Amino acid sequence: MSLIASDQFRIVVGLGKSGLSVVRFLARQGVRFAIADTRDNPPELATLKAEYPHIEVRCGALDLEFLCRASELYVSPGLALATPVLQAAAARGVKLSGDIDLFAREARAPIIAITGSNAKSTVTTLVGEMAAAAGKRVAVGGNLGTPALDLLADGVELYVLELSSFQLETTERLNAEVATCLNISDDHMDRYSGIEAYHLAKHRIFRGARQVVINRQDPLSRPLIADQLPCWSFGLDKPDFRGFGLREVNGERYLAFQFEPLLAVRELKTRGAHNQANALAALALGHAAGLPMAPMLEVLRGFTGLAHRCQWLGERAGVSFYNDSKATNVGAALAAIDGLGAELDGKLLLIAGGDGKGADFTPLRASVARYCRAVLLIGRDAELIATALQGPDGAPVVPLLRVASLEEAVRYGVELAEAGDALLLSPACASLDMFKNFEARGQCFARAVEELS
Ligand code: UMA
Ligand code: ADP
Repeated sequence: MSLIASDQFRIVVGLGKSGLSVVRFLARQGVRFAIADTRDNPPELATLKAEYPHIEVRCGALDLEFLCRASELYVSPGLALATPVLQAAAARGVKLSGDIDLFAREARAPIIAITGSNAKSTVTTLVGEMAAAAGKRVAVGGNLGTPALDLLADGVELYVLELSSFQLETTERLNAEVATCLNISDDHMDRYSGIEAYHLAKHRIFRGARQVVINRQDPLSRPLIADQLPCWSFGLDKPDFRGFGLREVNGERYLAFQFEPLLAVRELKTRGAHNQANALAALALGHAAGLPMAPMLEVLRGFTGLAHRCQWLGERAGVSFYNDSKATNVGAALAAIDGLGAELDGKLLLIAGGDGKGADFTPLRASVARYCRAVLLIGRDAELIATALQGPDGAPVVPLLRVASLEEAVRYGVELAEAGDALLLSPACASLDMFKNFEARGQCFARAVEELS
């Protein structure tokens, strides 16, 4: 039985992937609704017209009077709730909701819910694969891959959802079986008033949760309101009684649970300390959800990482190439610079820049000074990064080169590199000023690398 009252009129705001999933859901429920989108030609308009030719779609500036005809708006995560016309509708009593809220009202199987500034997709994929390896009928999606409402199906035994702060803003109560906020660092500062507002949005993931998983090394990952919920933890230090962490046994480092070593770190195929943290987070989430250890460890042994996340592309004349195009914020780029930098014999040639989303780039300075031979700057916010990479004397901490394109950055990077170095695309910025998305940016980098030989 659906919990969505069918006697009231609703409006879906935004006709992208998530909007279309809401449309399909409401149509299945027999609810009366229309669609609004500020764009003249929203991405899913053609699909909508083919599937539901009779549903009203209003394109262009959002009209308050039209929005106020609805009892509830399902707002795309791509639209800020602070948008004045949405706030005006809310002030007139219209409820602002979203696809994840609808999902939470309808889901009939436990949910593992994953948010954080970085590592969401990696951990979500790992947990999904772990559940499948344990024989569960699992559905994986959300901000990654399939929109959440398209996952709803009879027979699903477990949902694993990657959730963005944007999706959580419109989620009243998720009621997850296990919820985690893996880490918090600056992101999307063009949409939030500051880190506190972003932090608060992320922490809505804990509403109604039955268990939580926290990162021992990031205090911002702890639920803001202390309650009596069972709490598991992960971190790169020694684990405590309810925790996953690292232990050294006879000079070898192991992923461990409590006092028990589980898997030697060298058995992981992914590189860098951040990937060890991700493996531990996935184990903690899976364990909390009752998954057995053996299949979870098997998944970790076989996992080679996702494309565009510190992905090794190959080597040429002793220089390695890494595509970390998904590093769309400073925290992710730092993880790559510190993680790869510490493991290299040589130095990094870093390609950074793009749409900085209002971020403060100064946290990059120390790691760049330590591990980089030079930085090649691309994109709209190249100058902001250049300024952030100046030392107290006003001089850049390493040589900086402004280049016109990613291809040019690859060519110059290779000229500057010495044997043992690595050319790393880890932009600390979104790609949208130059590319369709981070995948297109990563593919462009991979092509430029391929063309070298
Ligand atoms: N837009 C308008 N007018 C509208 C609606 C949208 O101009 O009326 C613009 C906005 O700039 C917006 C963009 O279009 O940012 C995309 O909005 P959309 O409604 O077309 O997006 P969807 O296709 O539904 O994709 C959304 C998520 N997008 C965002 O949060 C921006 C997708 O996450 C998600 O996979 C999808 O729902 C399914 O759940 C993408 C993303 O970039 C991957 N997420 C951010 C991130 O990971 O950093 C949060
Ligand atoms: P998200 O879905 O949160 O963007 P991804 O798994 O796609 O997360 O990874 C995004 C970026 O963050 C990549 O550049 C990746 O190398 C980096 N990253 C992965 N794990 C971590 C971590 N634990 N801490 C910081 N950065 C990380």
